[in-house]
Amino acid sequence: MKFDILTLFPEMFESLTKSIIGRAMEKELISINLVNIRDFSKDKHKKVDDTPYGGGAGMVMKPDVVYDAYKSVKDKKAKVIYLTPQGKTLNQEIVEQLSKEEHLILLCGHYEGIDERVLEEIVDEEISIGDYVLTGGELPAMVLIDSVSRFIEGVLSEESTKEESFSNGLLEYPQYTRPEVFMDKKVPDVLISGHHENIKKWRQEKSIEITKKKRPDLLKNIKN
Ligand code: 4GS
Repeated sequence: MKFDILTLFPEMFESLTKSIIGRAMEKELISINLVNIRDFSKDKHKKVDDTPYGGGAGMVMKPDVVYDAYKSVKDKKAKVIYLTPQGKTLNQEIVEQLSKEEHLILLCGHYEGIDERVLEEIVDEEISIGDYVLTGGELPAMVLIDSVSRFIEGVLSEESTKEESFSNGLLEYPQYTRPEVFMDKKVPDVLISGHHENIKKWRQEKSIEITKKKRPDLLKNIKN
């Protein structure tokens, strides 16, 4: 899977070179190409934004500069995603769908936003990571890359995507590791029993119990 990121702040993406996503890049299971929108400014001061027509606070990213940045990575097979609170809220179902694409171009806005005309011209899909306002689309783009990359073959062990929260529409069962007793609390006996059938049943029951208690809204759309 190839990600091109159109951003004014490519340095923000350095955190992706760590841990699981960093390893996926090293193994060439995913590639992340950072495109600095500022490099496409034709102006001697490298101007990328301007005041909004009609007045008001803040700055708007210029359509020609954003378009030229897009043209540098443009590909008929790529899906262009604009991260914005106006988009569909990202969830595990959308994440899994996106992981089937071969090339995603992620457009990150900053300041008050991007001139509407270039958005109309290049954006295929708008995605939001939740109903709150951030200073830029960079964190949402990182959330998308992280969540989508987990579905790419070889990035995680297969069990970890099958067993986790939301894969069956439910929350995850609780996990324990050594020591067997911590602050007078003992690990549930069934997990030490070695009885795989019983362990499976216990975990399923816990999943349902926890979902009922913490996220009853999820029980409406269980997949299993
Ligand atoms: C989000 C969000 C966001 C909106 C970007 C104001 C700067 C900001 N993007 N999900 N301008 N929530 N974007 O808050 O995707």
